Amino acid sequence: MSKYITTPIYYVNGEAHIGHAYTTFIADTKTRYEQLKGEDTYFLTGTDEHGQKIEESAQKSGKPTAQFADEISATFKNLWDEFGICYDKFIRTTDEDHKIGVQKAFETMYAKGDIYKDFYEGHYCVSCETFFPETQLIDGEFCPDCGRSTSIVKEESYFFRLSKYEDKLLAHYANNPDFILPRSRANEVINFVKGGLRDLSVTRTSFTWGVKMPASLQDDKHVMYVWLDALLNYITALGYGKDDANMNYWPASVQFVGKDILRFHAIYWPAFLMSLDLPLPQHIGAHGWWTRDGEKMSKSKGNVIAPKEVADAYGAENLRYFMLREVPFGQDGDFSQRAFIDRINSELSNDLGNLLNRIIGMSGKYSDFEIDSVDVAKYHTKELDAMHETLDSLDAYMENLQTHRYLEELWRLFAIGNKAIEEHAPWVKMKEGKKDEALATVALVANILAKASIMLHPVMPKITNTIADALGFEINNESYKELVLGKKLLKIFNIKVVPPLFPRIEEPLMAEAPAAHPNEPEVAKKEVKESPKAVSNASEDNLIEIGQFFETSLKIGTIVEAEEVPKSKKLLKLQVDVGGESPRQVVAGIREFYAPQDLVGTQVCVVANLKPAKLMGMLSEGMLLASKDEEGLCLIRPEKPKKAGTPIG
Ligand code: ME8
Repeated sequence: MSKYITTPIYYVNGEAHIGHAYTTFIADTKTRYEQLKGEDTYFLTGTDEHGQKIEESAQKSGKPTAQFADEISATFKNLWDEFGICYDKFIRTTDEDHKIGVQKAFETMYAKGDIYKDFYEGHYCVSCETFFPETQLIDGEFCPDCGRSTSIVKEESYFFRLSKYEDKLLAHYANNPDFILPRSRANEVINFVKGGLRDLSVTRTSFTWGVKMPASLQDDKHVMYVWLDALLNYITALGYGKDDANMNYWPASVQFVGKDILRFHAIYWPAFLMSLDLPLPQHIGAHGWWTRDGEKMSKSKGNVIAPKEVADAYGAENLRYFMLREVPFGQDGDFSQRAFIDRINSELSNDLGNLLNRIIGMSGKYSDFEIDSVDVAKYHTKELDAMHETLDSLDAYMENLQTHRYLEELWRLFAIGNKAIEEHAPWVKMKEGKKDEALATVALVANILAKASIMLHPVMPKITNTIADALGFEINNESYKELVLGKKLLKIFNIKVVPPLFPRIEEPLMAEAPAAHPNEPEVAKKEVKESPKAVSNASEDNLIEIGQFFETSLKIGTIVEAEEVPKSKKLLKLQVDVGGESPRQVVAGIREFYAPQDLVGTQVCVVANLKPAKLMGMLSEGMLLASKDEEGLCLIRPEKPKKAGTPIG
């Protein structure tokens, strides 16, 4: 089966930042993974260029809108080219073919009776290109999504009968529990639909920078609503409405989006497709936000980090690795230079880079750069079994888009290799005259490196090709089938010397630290140390006003995930539902007192408005209330179960 993979098409109101790079990296990785498995892939990305927001940005820049869109679109395309993104098509919504496809889709929906003309009056947010009902506005005026002021717009409009698709959508979510990934995001969508869907206004008369109505409707006053125009890109790119040249790739295998636009992709888009009698995508993969100082990084907020700047300083593939490894798919992550450097030094340089250097060095010394796998099975069945077990586990993680778990597991292979070298000390065996044994260990590790670099290839394509070159083989579907699926060993390695691939980094390499918390280790330490003191100091001579108490937002939280933090005796990493869009990550020093599996499903009291802090490189967005004495620590819990997010106080 073919695999069609897409990113959102990015607005051309500003240049790409690392949030856009993240989505594009994941989609690129997934595409390359499918290619490794021998699938026929089609990978689409591009730019979203119509609408009032773009028109206004162009006006501010003093350029004609089309020229402005051309220029910014080119910066996205150039960036992806520079990063070696393997897209098959870069679509622009200003492409003539796209416009033809959108008009065709509009006509089809209209002919079916799914689009009708009426009047719309409502609160409109220009920045989000969305109407909001009054009940959703903040203080009756401000946009609930971006906080900007909305304005009242009354206009004639064509409407899409979204309400007609309510039940069909709900049935689809129920019958396809993996339609939205991660599954934890599905509820917010289902609840939104259950809350009732209003018909959607799909044209505008208030501006002209958009796709025109189909000629058959003879209604030039209107242009298409930008989201109708934009969502249809996923099929117009395949030739929908024109020659259907690549429509055999539809339905998409995975459509990656950020959680900000999940609603559009999991509600509107499927409804449009149902109206067009087209099948729905297999998965909508919704990831979290990269934040800075706890706030979503966004072009309109101007708090962005340029991917090119980071890649120039640290290497584009290191950035890919970091972003995919650092954050569980679906959750938010804070971009920190420190955490990035730590992962480069410990995981890339130590675990992987040093292992390769040792194999190159030992093969040169002991066997003139030729490694023969003949004796591996004789001395290393234990390691071979562990290696293949790990390799077998990887596919499921990638299927579920859990890139951080995929990489975490993959790194077990290097641990097996490093441990084998320590345990079997080939240099000692050589001195003892047991050359066969020494060379068997070197060959074992060379095989581990070969198999691991195949599986790392989708994440770090160029660097793994260099590793493969150093080991004397090629990464492709053949080697994947033989060495990974077939569990074979590479008989002979002809080793080439390569310079160290991951030089250690001592100091941040970007002048202006783009980390959200430039001095986060201090912040973390301070918070950990000071919080208990602050509590015990609240004696009678240090009374506080009630208002001071209420500055702390305390909430009931439900622990939905708990895991140990490697290399830490004290910390557990928890995902706690405090009633928000997605669970919060809380890193808590309770490992000595609680086993992770005992915590899942239990409720706790959470300090919900603490500034996010980093503990051992992990973002912690809250604190659990606990009490500790000489008998140990106990968590403070509600007496009866309460809904997650219920305020305490
Ligand atoms: O929404 N963290 O375009 P857009 C992670 N044109 N990802 C982020 C991010 C962040 N801080 N900021 C942006 C649009 N992204 C529409 C899409 S699709 C038919 C139309 C990523 O330029 C993420 O994938 O605002 C998000 O969904 C997308 O960029 C939004 O890009």
